[in-house]
Amino acid sequence: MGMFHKILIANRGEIALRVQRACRELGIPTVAVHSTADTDAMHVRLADESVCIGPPSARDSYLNTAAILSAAAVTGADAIHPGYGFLSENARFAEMVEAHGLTFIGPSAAHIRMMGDKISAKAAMASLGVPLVPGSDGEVTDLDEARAVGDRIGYPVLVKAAAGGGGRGMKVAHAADEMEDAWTVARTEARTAFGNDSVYIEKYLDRPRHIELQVMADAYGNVVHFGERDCSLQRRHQKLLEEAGSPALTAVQRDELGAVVTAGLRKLGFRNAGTLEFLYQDGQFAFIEMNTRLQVEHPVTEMVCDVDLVREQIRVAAGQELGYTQADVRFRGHAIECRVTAEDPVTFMPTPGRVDVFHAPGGLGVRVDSALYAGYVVPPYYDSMVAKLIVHAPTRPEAIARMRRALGEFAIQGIKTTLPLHRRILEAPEFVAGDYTIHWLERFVGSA
Ligand code: MV4
Repeated sequence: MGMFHKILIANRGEIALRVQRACRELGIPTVAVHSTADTDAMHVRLADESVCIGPPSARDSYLNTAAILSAAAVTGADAIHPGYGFLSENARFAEMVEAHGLTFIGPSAAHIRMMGDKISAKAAMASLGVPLVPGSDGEVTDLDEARAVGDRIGYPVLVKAAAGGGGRGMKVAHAADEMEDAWTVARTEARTAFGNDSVYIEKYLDRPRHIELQVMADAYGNVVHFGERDCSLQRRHQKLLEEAGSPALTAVQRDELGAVVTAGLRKLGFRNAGTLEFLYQDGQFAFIEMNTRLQVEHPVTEMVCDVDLVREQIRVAAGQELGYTQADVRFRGHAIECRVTAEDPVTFMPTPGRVDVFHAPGGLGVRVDSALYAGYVVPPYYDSMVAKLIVHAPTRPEAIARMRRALGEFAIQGIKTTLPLHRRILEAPEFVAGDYTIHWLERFVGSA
């Protein structure tokens, strides 16, 4: 099977650089697209070619499918990598790309659509033997049915939007007398936010960890997993720090979950990269959602498995075989990622502006994925993440020591960043002990 001749990268910032790097190593020229606010951005400078696709607003540029497809046509690109965010989980865009005779580097439009609806995602996983949170059997269409589900599974319960994710359209009912309110609020929010008021109900888990499994599949039924990431350290559904592996899991638990998931995805005919999200509490996994994109936190998996996930995405999209099996995947050491954002480390207000000083840390086991440079002006229009600092070491305590050392070296001046908050987290006894749930960080930053 051949390889792509030119790849258009429909994204910006560090992930556009990340995809360019994989392309360069594969010998594939790249096309950058950019808004008028990103003319001086690093992803434009480092690409082989670039095309301006619109004004600053993402809606008119990075989400402008017609402009992106035109850019691919005029430059002769034969594949599009969407990165994360923007159009990465847009099934219609994936279809449009293929309808134009190009390859979408990601899962099929059908699988993106299936997983985009949390109800159909859960139904698919249930049929494949993947454990779920107890809850309604699919959509709940009226309040009486919602009450019946609540009585059957026991309170507290969560009413969740089928089109949800990122915490929107989700409401807790602690007892039967709160169901009517939760029902109304969740449905209204779902309709407003997603234009789809379909909801389902789950038992509310009160102190879970958020553990996700990275998978990769080729077009020939070969499916492997690259282990788990613990993403419990988040604030308002924004992840701040991720680890691979999870401090809460054993290698046996990882193997068992991985075996069920990979067998299931093989049956489903899934291909390319995906991530299954689980809640983990009291020794039990419960599937909640699947992401059909490369994720922000993929580097911790890359470090532990010594794999280039973007290279694998490109290879399998081009029709190449994985060329290895699960037995070839090894988990070596521990990796931690800190997401550095242009935000006030106390108030979390965005802090766009000019970066006067940028000095990235280095040394053994240190990786910095960032599109910043001294003199760059962080625009106010996009996501505030400006750098990912990733460390890898033989053990978790050594990874913590390495991250503290690297955070000490990292200098970003001119704008406020969350670097000081990361330095505090790395000293917190609960973090060092690996003893945290999805709720720990909210309380920690509240007590700043
Ligand atoms: C849950 C839950 C507790 N029980 N489902 C939040 C976003 C969405 N992706 C799923 N979410 C949750 N679903 C049940 N049955 C708690 C959360 C949740 C959460 C999950 C993962 C990471 C951070 C979170 C923060 C708050 C709530």
